[in-house]
Amino acid sequence: MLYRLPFLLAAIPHALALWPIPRTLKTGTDFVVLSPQFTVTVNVPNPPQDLLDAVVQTKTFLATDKLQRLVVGRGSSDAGALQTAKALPSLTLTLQNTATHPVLPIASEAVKDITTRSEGYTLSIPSDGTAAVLSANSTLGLFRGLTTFSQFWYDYNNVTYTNVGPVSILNDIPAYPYRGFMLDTARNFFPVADIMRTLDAMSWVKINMFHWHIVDSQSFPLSLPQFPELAQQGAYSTSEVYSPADVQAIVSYAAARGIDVLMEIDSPGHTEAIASSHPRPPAGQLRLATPSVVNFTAALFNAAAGVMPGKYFSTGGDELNTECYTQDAQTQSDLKATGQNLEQALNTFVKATHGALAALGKTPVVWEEMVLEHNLTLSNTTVVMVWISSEDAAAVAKKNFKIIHAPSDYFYLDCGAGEWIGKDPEANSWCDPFKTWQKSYTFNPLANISAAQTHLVLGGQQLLWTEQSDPSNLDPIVWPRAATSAEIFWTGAKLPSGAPLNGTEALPRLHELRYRMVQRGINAIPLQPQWCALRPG
Ligand code: CP6
Repeated sequence: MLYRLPFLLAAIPHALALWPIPRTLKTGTDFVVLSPQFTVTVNVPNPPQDLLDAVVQTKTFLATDKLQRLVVGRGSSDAGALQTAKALPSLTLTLQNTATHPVLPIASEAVKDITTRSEGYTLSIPSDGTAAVLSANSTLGLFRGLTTFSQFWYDYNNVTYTNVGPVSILNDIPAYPYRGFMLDTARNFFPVADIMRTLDAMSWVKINMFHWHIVDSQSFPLSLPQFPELAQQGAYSTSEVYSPADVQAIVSYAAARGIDVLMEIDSPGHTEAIASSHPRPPAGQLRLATPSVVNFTAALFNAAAGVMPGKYFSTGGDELNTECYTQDAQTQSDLKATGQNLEQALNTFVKATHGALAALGKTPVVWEEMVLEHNLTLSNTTVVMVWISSEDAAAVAKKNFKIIHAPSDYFYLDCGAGEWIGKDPEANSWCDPFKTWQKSYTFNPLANISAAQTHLVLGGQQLLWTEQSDPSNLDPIVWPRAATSAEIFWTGAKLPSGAPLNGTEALPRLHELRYRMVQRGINAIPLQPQWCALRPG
């Protein structure tokens, strides 16, 4: 054991559990204690209620997060330094440009077009006993800054402190405007409370989009007043339904946390559940060549997108089985009647259904097949989600479409489809390789993207398809892995030091984030043995 002694006596490392790590960051080595009388001053004219709520939540986290620093003896070696540390009396929140930018609720800032959202902030935490200052151009920026502020603090015998003062974050602005997480609520149903808990965790890592894959072939839990029959007959049960009030509650809860909801109604494939109340061809896809089905789908999008405040709506478009239409007599006669082939009919379908979104001022989001496998006339504002392979982003960029990275080879959190196919157990033991956080953290958003095309990359997200997930394993399968893309798309390629993002540097921070999540009620999995947290470094 002797050989370990010099190691143990080495300088105490500065645990820095910020996630995502700010774009710019200067830290010192001073200890700063949060004053027991610590106050937050909201220096904002007519502060919106959701900003005040966020301040209260932040103070609650400061009081209830009980994290010990990653040092030998679990913080005991900090006791001496805390005796002489100055106390931080307060944090002042200010808005920079109230003359030109009206003071809006976080919820209003959060549903703006992602490319015009203002999420940046400036934060200083002095170590000389003077006040900390957080400033931003919007309430959303202040919210992001509060999130960062709450991640600096550790507990030692009920003393809340940091050891990296003074802190200066000159300008922490996200590298990419879209940082999402997708949840499929159709393969298994998730109660509103589980979604809200997930939204909380998402906000802690500055994720700003909830891609809600709300319906699919297996169930249609979305209740729409204009189409009550869809959920009545397509949901798993009458209680496993998202009522209009539930959708509103989720949208508001998300928006107050800086998150917009990107709802998806996948079409024309993945729609078997619609068949419970509406006729369809074999293989459970919409009869896309039938004019009444085109009108129905356009009206469905209008009904669903009409109640969503955000700018984006996903129409899906993945995994269309065209053979199904070859074998469907009705489709064949519809094609004959209109003199179109299937691709032309698909074009008509997409034009009409996207037109319904355009009429609402919404921008459609589609899966990659819509531009890589079908030759469709799509508005160049259409956003394309790349999922089949990360390598497909280059082809989408070549066609000049905006890209959201959702690659199955890096960002899928699930494993396998959960269906028994054929009789051979061996053939059913396949599983997409489980993607560790280390794997997803190596994703490069600009791989094979030229300098002239970088503006097309909006960001990306990790995704949970839920054939093998429900509320029982939601937290462990998502967290902390889904935080890796959140950092890639907030921080970008480089750490504040200029070094590239790398797993070795990230591990202690991510492990700390995991502990913080557990403290705050998320069942996130550990990344390493407890033993590792007892070592310096
Ligand atoms: N459901 C829908 C799915 C998948 C997709 N769309 C999927 C495909 C392959 C894998 C995992 C999930 N289950 N609607 C693809 C976007 Cl490996």
